[in-house]
Amino acid sequence: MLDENEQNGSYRSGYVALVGRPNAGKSTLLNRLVGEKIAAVSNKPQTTRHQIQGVITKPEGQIVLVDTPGVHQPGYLLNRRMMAAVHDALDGVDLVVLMRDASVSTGNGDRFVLDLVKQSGKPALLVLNKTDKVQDKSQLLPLLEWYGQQYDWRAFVPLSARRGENVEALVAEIIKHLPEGEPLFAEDEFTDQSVRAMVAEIVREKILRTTGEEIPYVTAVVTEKYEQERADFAHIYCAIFVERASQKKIVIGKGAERLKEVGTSARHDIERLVGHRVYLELFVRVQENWRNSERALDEIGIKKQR
Ligand SMILES: Nc1nc2c(ncn2[C@@H]2O[C@H](COP(=O)(O)OP(=O)(O)OP(=O)(O)O)[C@@H](O)[C@H]2O)c(=O)[nH]1
Ligand SMILES: [Mg+2]
Repeated sequence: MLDENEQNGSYRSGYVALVGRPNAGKSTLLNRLVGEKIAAVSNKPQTTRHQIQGVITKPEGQIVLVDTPGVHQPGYLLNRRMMAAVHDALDGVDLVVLMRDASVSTGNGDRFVLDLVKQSGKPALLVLNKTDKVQDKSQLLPLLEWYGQQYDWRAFVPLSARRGENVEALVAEIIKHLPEGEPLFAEDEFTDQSVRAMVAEIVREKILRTTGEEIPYVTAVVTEKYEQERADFAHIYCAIFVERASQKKIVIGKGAERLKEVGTSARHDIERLVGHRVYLELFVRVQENWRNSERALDEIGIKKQR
């Protein structure tokens, strides 16, 4: 017998929330499926701070994939807004994808994420990511068994977001479970993020990648000015916020080495994104306790949900 959603070949479209613990690989998958770097990726937890939508358009359907911050215990106002973004995403979508790093063991964090999905009551798929790190694939079986007992998943999809292995199977599975409907966005629209926001995200990614443990949490980036001087050249000014003068020193580095490194690699990615040369200027600003400031978070673009 055919599944109710497979009875005809009509077009399907809808919103899909991508949720999971920090570091599961959600943003890696988003970027991979959209084919552009729209979300920062790093090995530091809490990389993603707000919802980022990516549009994936196929002949059979269109997916608006909503990347969300990794689920964690909120400490600062920043973290509360991050978690509100997760709840808001779960509320607003047709389907949920829970992504799990298959190479680590199950912990309380996983139970917490699972509970959020259960509470949403939405149709959901389970993705086991980082299969490239799992030598013996039979190791996935206990995980699948455990998750299988917890919720009525529409499908299980093991994949490697980094290598792009089996990601098309996920796309097909998602489309199969979306409602019938017209495309929600034009084919050339691939995200809801502005160029300014993507530029800031790229700069922040480079900071996350070049600094150690503490700096990622206290750093935010805002594109303050974007001057399109010619069709093929833009002058961009980004402000990097930290909370203390000592952190400013670290971000700048000895002889400004670190800031130069961040600037060079960010410029490279930004030029690829916008398709022409850019001049990127970075400033580091100290703004005490921005993570607990409503106003600073508004300015930085980490929105309060509804
Ligand atoms: N080996 C391997 N690493 C992966 C894979 N997918 C993602 N990663 C790595 O996992 C780390 C976290 O990836 P992100 O995409 O930033 O994870 P995230 O779930 O978006 O994390 P948050 O935004 O903090 O919630 C990065 O170092 C990625 O390169 C994968 O399939 N295999
Ligand atoms: Mg992320």
